[in-house]
Amino acid sequence: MPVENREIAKIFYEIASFLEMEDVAFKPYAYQKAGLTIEGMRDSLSDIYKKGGEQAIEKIPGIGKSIAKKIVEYLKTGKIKYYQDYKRKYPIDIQALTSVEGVGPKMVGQLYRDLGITNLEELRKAAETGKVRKLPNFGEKTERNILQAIKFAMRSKGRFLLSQIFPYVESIKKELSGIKGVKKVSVCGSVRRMEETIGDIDFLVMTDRPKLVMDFFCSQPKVTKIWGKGPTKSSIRLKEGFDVDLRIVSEGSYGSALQYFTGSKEHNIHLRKVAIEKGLKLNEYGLFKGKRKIASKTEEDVYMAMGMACPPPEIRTDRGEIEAALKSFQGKKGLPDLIRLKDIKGDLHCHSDWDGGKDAILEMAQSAIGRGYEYIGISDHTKFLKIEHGLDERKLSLERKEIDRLNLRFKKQGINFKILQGAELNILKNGSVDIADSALRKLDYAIAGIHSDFKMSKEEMTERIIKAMKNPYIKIIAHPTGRILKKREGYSLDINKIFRLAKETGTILEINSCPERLDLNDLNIRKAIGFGLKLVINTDAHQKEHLCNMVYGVSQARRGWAEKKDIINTYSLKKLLGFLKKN
Ligand code: DGT
Ligand code: CA
Ligand code: CA
Repeated sequence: MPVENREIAKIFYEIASFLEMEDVAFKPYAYQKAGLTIEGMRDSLSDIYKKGGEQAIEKIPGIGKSIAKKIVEYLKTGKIKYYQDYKRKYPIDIQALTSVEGVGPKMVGQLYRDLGITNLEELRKAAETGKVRKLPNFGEKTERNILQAIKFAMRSKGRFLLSQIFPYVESIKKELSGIKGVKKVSVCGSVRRMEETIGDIDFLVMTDRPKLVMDFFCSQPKVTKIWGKGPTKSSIRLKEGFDVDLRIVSEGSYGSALQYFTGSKEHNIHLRKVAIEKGLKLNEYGLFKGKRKIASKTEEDVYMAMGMACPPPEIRTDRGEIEAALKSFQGKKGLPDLIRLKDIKGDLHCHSDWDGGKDAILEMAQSAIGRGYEYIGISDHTKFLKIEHGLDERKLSLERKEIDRLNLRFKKQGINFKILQGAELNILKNGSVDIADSALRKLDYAIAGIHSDFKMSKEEMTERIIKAMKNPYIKIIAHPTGRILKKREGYSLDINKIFRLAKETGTILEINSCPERLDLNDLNIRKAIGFGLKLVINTDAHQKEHLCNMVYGVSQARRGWAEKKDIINTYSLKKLLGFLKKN
């Protein structure tokens, strides 16, 4: 997604929050929708504007006249006055405050007006001293929940979701690569390892003209702080709030530097120990035997010279990958053959406009075809979730007809692609689901997930999910632990018990690729595979543009040592249908 689209979308979301704070009707929704639209666009707003002027912006569906004006204002001046005025009127960190689970814009407004709270720290203090519970509509329980949520939010403060960082990495990399004399640019650190959250971005550059690169790097328009600028290392902060480190490395030691700065720190510490045991010395300049450098040009050279295969960056966490890499080098089964994005043949958890998502089933399908998939599973929300226009039994059967009609059309057109009908059921408090078995039977498969009553005891929550897994029509459990990155811990669960039972019932657990979820996480994925479970990587797309989040789920799966055979949506359509039937 183009960077300026993301920035404008972010501003619109904040405006929506300010409007909501003031209890303005309808308008917040318009800004939210505009934000979503812009985020979903492939073309950059400035390109559209350059080609067709303000009129072209107005023509974008979901963008009205007054919002189009604001977009143009931003493109011309880098600012939106309407937004600046709001920021002046309410000097509060609305993004941070609304990031606390259970705190919405309206609450933020009340907290500000009654208690003068403008940031997380102030909210924490007020909750700790019992001031929050005294506000109308709050109460003791809300205060306790806020306090718990806030501690969680603060712990992950300063780190960014991989998806927030990723678009910038791409664009910075492209710009650096375009500078005269630059021969190679690599991203390393946690971004290369595809960690779920990122502290800062690390770049390595190979060039004959270091000064040119450093001057460019430190004078980009988005730079708000220069932490340090030197001939081989510089460090900056960008307007978006995150830091970028850049190091210039000579051709001769590029591989060792890449290895070192990819980390993780734990991996490197263990690796240096291995080097020492072999009578060698390893650092960012190379692998040395006495004073003689024996490897440094490429990463593979460095690992090979230590008698190891090169472990994929995603698993460099010192959880057994070094031992495995030593084994692999000796021709034994060591490193896993990790799943790749291109192995994915379909996406089984997607929403359509039937449940309030953005796109029609056909549009979702066409987008999946464009990605080279063989199938897509439409699994709209069901009725318990009233806000999402959840489907009831009758609507599900109407949807079935529509899907059959589209499939017939594909067949007539000779398109080798199939839409499957799933549904994302709600697991109610007692473990039952909100759709009758007679309707579930007619689906290709059912997914079930928890969307309410998150705070239950470990035993109750575990039993709740287990009861759903025992329903023979429920093939997949969506986002099994319910965690939301930077916002909420997963529900308390006896995960071993769930894995044991999933093995018995043949239930497939989901790796949800939504960047805020990534649920199951890496450790649970690895554990699930150890239990012999099959998993599915889904995007949970609510619009066709979300289908590209598959990359985050696949990376998470790789971090959990998953291979192609562990993931059912690498199966061909025929194999998948057979598998769903058998289970
Ligand atoms: P982050 O930025 O917190 O998301 O995580 P990283 O892994 O990107 O950490 P960062 O940016 O501090 O450093 C990049 C890499 O440099 C790190 O993964 C490994 C290497 N490195 C940095 N400091 C040390 C260190 O003290 N010892 C070792 N062995 N490696 C280090
Ligand atoms: Ca980093
Ligand atoms: Ca760094």
